[in-house]
Amino acid sequence: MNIRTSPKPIIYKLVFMGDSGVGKSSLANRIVSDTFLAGTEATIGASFFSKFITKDGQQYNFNIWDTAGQEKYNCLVPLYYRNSDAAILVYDITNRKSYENAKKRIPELRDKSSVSTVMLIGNKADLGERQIETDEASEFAAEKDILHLETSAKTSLNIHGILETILDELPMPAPRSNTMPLVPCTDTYSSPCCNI
Ligand SMILES: Nc1nc2c(ncn2[C@@H]2O[C@H](COP(=O)(O)OP(=O)(O)OP(=O)(O)O)[C@@H](O)[C@H]2O)c(=O)[nH]1
Ligand SMILES: [Mg+2]
Repeated sequence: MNIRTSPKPIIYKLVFMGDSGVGKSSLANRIVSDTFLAGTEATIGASFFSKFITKDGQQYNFNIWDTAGQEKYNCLVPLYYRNSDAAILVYDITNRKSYENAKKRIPELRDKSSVSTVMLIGNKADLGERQIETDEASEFAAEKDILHLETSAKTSLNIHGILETILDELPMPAPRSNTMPLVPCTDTYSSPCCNI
């Protein structure tokens, strides 16, 4: 394999946050494997997903942590967002409380994490009984300088392209050297790595 034409994937860590039942796991499943299961179980602790995407010949690997929204798991959530690159804050467009709670997470992310890109997602856009108008959330997002989308994990509305949109906003990581340190391999040098 020619290493020059197969650059290593750039890894980004993405965290899903939001109240229980807003559809975080359903969104993650839709993004990663394009599936939707009605009546999913509430997440316990957190679930992990991995998704590769390629842009301009470079591969990116999103390591996705889908946190549990139930209150009893609140204390675990900072463990997942602390060193994340991006966060998706999910609310249910038919549930104002979930929208208010998602908004409350923004200062916390800014103060206590390495997250540089935040996307606010209003999920369940396939349902009629909306409590949050699109304009209200998009104006709030513009004010806070974060991304905003309305989605449906059920119908796939606006699912395609979520990771690409986030990727466009993420800063390139500092280049890391792929080369091994050069160690003189002399008779007097006794490191076992020289005996290959
Ligand atoms: N109509 C509709 N239902 C959805 C949508 N997304 C998820 N659901 C349903 O909403 C319920 C909760 O979805 P989950 O994905 O488990 O929610 P969650 O945010 O992961 O919940 P926790 O794991 O408890 O934090 C399930 O019954 C899903 O089938 C959607 O876009 N539209
Ligand atoms: Mg879940």
